[in-house]
Amino acid sequence: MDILITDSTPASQTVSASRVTLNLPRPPRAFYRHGWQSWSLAAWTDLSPLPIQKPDIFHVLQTDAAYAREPLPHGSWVGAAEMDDGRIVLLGALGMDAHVRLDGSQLEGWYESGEGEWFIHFGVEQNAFPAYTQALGERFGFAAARPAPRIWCSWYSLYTLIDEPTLHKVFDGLGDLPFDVLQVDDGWQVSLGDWEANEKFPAGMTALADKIKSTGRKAGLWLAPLLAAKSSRLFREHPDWFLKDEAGKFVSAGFNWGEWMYALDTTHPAAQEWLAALMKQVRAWGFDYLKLDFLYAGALRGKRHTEAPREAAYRLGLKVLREAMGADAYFLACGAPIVPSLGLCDALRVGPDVAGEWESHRDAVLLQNPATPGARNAIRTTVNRLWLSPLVQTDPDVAYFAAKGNSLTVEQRLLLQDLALVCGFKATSDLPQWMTPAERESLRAFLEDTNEYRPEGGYRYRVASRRVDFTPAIELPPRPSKLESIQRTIFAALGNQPWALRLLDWMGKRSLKKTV
Ligand code: 9PG
Repeated sequence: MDILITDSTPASQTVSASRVTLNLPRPPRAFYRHGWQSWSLAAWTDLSPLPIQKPDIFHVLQTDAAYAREPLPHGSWVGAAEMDDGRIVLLGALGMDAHVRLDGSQLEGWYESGEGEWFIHFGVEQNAFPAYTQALGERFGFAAARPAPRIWCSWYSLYTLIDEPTLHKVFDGLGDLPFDVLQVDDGWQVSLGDWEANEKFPAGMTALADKIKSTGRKAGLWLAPLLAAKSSRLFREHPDWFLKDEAGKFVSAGFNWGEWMYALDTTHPAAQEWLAALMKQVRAWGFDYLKLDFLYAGALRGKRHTEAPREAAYRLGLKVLREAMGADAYFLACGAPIVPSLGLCDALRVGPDVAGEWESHRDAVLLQNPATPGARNAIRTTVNRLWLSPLVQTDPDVAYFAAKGNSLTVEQRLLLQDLALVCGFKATSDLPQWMTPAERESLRAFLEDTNEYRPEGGYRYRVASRRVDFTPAIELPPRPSKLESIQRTIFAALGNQPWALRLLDWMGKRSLKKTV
């Protein structure tokens, strides 16, 4: 379907088509690209092609790998073009498995299979996104009105170095700080796929949840249910539950934790039963807050037990998870394709991980990778996804309060705290033993904050008498210079080597052991 955009185009319209082309009066000056899953870049960029994000081994894990090399400005489900008078043309799918890209002065949208609805808006940005959001909400549902829980999460201080005594010390040390949930992150399980307590948790998972509940909070747990490690028992015992490609090879869900991961086929009845039983088990242990991570694995390309478009297959898996955990569990989806998760989770991570550093020169400039952990990457993508907040509670990842254990400046820590307040989703991983009394009080004030934030245009917000400006995080890193391009080639090649990734991981753990 071809539509001509002129001054007499209605502000909003909805059409059904497998493919639409919006013919703009002239080439726009900027394009809003919306990355596929939580960690993928969302940003306004100029029209020159972005350098291919490196290393390639991370494409599956951080982007929609099928489009990681697309030279034209591209986004998942939605894209927008900014004209030189400041007005924008937004083209957004109201269904799943859809893409938008800009080719000169044509804004094109297509469904990977079949046809679906498209929402088109021509006007100012402040109206375009809310109008799209409303239309999406009517199809997928809106966010709950109740406030999001306030969370302490083990990841950004302890990483996988968690064990019973260390966590007990933290839970006791948090005292009367007003947290609603204490969430145990990655590191408790036997293996990716084998979701049982490992040897660091000899008392077992029920005892761990009981310990948390004894402090007056709900217990939270991290799992990555839609993938499994090659060495896991799950994969060895049930290879038939995993996604394969046309040639019959297992589809890789990425390289992480020093190994190759495979993706569960969410249309396989036995795999669905296993997923449901897992959720019931975790609830029976006593965990009411579930952070389900690396969910993109359920939406990769491949041959499934029951043929379905990949995001529809993912949503089927998510429904199984949701039904089994129960409506009373709080479900945070992470590493998750955005639109197919709407209406089934309570909260959605809407940016890459923060980290105890603002930006890594290696990752940002040399590898041109805006999806790697870092405060700047997290803020950039999250702020560009705030339009999602009527649909789902938006998790910007944790904020830092202690000066110890990170290299962020006071201003950078404040920016992350303000982002959490704007999102209405508050979490931290700071260890009580790292905080000075003043830092602990600033954390308390943050957790108790009830101020309303008002958008003031651009990336600026106002709260009470204060102005918050996220602009310093927004710009993308400069392109590599000639010399840096040589370094880029070397790092990109090294970054594709499993042994080099294992070495980096080992070095990271060693230096962490010295801080904790
Ligand atoms: C646990 C972590 C934390 C974190 C999640 C997720 O691009 N990457 O290689 C990449 C790896 C891990 C990751 C994000 C990106 O972190 O977002 O909060 O739960 O898993 O392993």
